Amino acid sequence: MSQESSSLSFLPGSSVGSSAAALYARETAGYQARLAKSIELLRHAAAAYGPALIQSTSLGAEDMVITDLIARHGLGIAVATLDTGKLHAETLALIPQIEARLGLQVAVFKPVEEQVVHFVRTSGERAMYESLALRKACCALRKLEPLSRMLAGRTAWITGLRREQSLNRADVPFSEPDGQGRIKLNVLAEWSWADVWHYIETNGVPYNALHDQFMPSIGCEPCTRAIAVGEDFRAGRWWWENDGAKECGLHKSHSPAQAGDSQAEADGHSVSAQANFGSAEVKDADASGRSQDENAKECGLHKAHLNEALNSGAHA
Ligand code: ADX
Ligand code: SF4
Repeated sequence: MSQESSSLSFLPGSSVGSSAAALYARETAGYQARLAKSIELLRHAAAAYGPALIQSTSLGAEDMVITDLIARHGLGIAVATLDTGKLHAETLALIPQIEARLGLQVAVFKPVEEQVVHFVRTSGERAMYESLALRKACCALRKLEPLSRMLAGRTAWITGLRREQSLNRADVPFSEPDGQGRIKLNVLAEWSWADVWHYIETNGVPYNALHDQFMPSIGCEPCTRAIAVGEDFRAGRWWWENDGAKECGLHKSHSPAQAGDSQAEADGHSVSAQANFGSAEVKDADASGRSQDENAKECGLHKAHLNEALNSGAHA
């Protein structure tokens, strides 16, 4: 995995409050080649899969880059998002912006209301904090079920997964089977965080305002928070999980009982979490409640990488 863009560990203290673009955008060696490759992959995919191809966008920075590429190069690829009902207003605000500024319609897939009502009634609004099983159950009904509808009739989908995002994703290929009979195309697999912001800055791409508030990885509102300088890229996602991992997480995370009691077991594979933003020189990360066991930092949309990590013995 590239260490090139350990962006937050480069931050001078005075940068706090600057825009994400000002903080992270840098043109680094090979950027133009990475950009050209992504465009070529998108063109090839559009030609190969036609209307059976869709971009699944979280509306995060990477996905905004991809949507911009689709629009800018007239690729005619459908764009869709999963509105879990728990997204930040800042995230949802991007949908009309994509439509107005990029000229693309975003198809929105929501969970089945009865399922949400039933889950909240039986498990509570704060169920995701109570156990990994309940958190995964919430993800299943708010993300995975709508995803299955989003992908119905599609043979390939595009994601913004990047190798640099976490060690679980360190081997993300450009193209892979998704385990459900489709091809998943990770067209920015090689990009760094600096690349993403360089593209956004130089092309005037609209982006989630929360990125300016130290949220590099944005999911649902209850499950996302700002990270401290020096923390991992995904440290603000499901930050309360596996707190015990602070002490012996690498062992604990292999425990099926700990990894999840429901459908989530496939996500329970540990890899070392010394990732991009984990610079030893940074002093101001909040030590309490910041335990980051990488294995749990997934919602199930991309299980294949976790399985690969396990199979290849990538866990430490
Ligand atoms: S995840 O754990 O939530 O899946 P992340 O936020 O890093 O991880 O997103 C990775 C990719 O999953 C995104 O680039 C996007 O392709 C897809 N994705 C994540 N959340 C959504 C969403 N709400 N709607 C559509 N796609 C999503
Ligand atoms: Fe539920 Fe949190 Fe998963 Fe969103 S990320 S679906 S709120 S558990």
